[in-house]
Amino acid sequence: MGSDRPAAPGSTPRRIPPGQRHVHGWPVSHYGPVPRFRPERWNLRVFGATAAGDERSWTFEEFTVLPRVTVVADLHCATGPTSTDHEWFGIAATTVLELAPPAPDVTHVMAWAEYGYTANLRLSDFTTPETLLATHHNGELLTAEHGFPLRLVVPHLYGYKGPKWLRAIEYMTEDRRGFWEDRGYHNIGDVWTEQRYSHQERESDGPARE
Ligand SMILES: Nc1nc2c(c(=O)[nH]1)N[C@H]1C(S)=C(S)[C@@H](COP(=O)(O)O)O[C@H]1N2
Ligand SMILES: [Mo]
Repeated sequence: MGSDRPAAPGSTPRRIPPGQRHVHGWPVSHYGPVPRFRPERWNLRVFGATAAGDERSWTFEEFTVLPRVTVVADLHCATGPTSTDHEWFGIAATTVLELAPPAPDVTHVMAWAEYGYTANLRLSDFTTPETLLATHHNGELLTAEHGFPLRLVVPHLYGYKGPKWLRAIEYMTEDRRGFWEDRGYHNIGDVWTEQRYSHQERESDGPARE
């Protein structure tokens, strides 16, 4: 704990963040049931304020032939546990932004998962080079409980900012709270400055809670 590990290219700082504790293995943590993957019904949609004005969608086959990246990162749950050394493989968020460009006034995105789970992100957090839409973990397809077929991974933010079972990205011209952000968790969720709870927010950190 607390000892620095070297940062390789394509990886994030290898330290246990303030207030976190290292856990062995990879716990499963989410709200609600694990959805079943139905390939014939599945798509990934980009909608909202796109530059073209219309939405874009990919079937699973179309999406998984896009260029891939590997990112090695730790996963930090805002309630304290950090699991380490995850090797993610998937499509960089920047690739999605290139293929479906946002309108110039887009400031935030909402990541949507099955069953309506959502997480809002500043566009600047979504566009970091380590943010990806992962299909694989440690060389294998994601398991159902860890988000198969697709999960968002944003290594510098707490785990609730990375929906498992990702189904859509909504481009937004103003911020709106997602699932946990509306239930007491910090609107931004930066791990390194310990933005865990909404009571820590400054006014500029996000919209008022409903
Ligand atoms: N769809 C969905 N994604 C989710 C969640 C959830 O409840 N639903 N929980 C988040 C939280 S709080 C964490 S810490 C991580 C946990 O990921 P893991 O189960 O792979 O460890 O998933 C995130 N993604
Ligand atoms: Mo979490």
